[in-house]
Amino acid sequence: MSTQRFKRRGLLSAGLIIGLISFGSCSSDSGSPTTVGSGDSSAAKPRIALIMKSLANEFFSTMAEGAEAHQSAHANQYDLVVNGIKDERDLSRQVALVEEMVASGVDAIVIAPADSKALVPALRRAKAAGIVVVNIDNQLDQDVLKQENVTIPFVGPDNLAGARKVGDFLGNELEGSDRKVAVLEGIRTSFNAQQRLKGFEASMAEAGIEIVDSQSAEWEMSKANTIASSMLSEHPEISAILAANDSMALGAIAAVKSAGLSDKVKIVGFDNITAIQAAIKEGKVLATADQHGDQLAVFGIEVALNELAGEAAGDDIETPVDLVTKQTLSAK
Ligand code: ALL
Repeated sequence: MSTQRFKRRGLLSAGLIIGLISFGSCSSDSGSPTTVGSGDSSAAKPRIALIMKSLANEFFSTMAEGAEAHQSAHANQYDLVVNGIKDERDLSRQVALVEEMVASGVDAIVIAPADSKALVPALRRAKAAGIVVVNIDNQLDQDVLKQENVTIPFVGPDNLAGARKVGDFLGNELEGSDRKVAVLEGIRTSFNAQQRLKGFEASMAEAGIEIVDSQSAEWEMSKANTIASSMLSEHPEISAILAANDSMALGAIAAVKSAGLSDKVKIVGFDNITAIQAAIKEGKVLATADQHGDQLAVFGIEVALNELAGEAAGDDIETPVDLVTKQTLSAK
């Protein structure tokens, strides 16, 4: 990736309030943010809302922590409101969050959409209300953006390339074994889930490995556990499960263990959450992809700050995605 593409520009400076919203309290209620702050209400600083997906997923708690750390380090430049939903499929709650943030008068929304199409109309309305909108993590659907006549910059990784890194690594490891695998997909209406599936498919095709089953476990551990268990009983010959995120890889680990196949079935994931790092070190998982979740929202916030400072709406920015294996972990 060129430094140009990955350039982080300077932040604007402004007034003095600290207006943090606690992340922890979001996960225990309906997803509404709780304000924790200095109470100073000088209106000089812009307020940025980060809207994420399932707060049950460590990927997003890491993302929130990264954003909060950035806000603390630039507390004189902006205030941050952190939001998320409880359930990966709760699109209407995420749409409602966008509407609540618009009604509360935030200056910018940085969003990881739970669905690539369904969020576009609400975000168009936010833009029409004069709010800066930046799309992070899961890219909005280009056709729907065109139909809705709206442009929203995307800041995030190339998910196909990330999945290929993981898939290619697995392909090499499977040489000589049974050449059959299964895939646990993310929510199928998410562009990143589609791209990761394409990446896995391309790697397996190139390695001459057959995908005998591919189902969506909707990014969730327990659903992945159920689906992986039935995949293993239907296809006991498979030698690997490719999970499109680490939560689903955790579900697959438990399924493989209870089927007594831990020695035979390899597992790969995507996200690099701490539980998976431990599983990689223990040899329960072969590889994952680090999409630097702690920095993803930060990059989006910086794009929003630049636009709030009067720069033209930025181009899309590709963020890094790296292969993580036992070897890369032990090199640290
Ligand atoms: C995606 C992220 C992560 C995550 C998933 C679950 O958008 O990129 O891989 O695990 O959401 O919500």
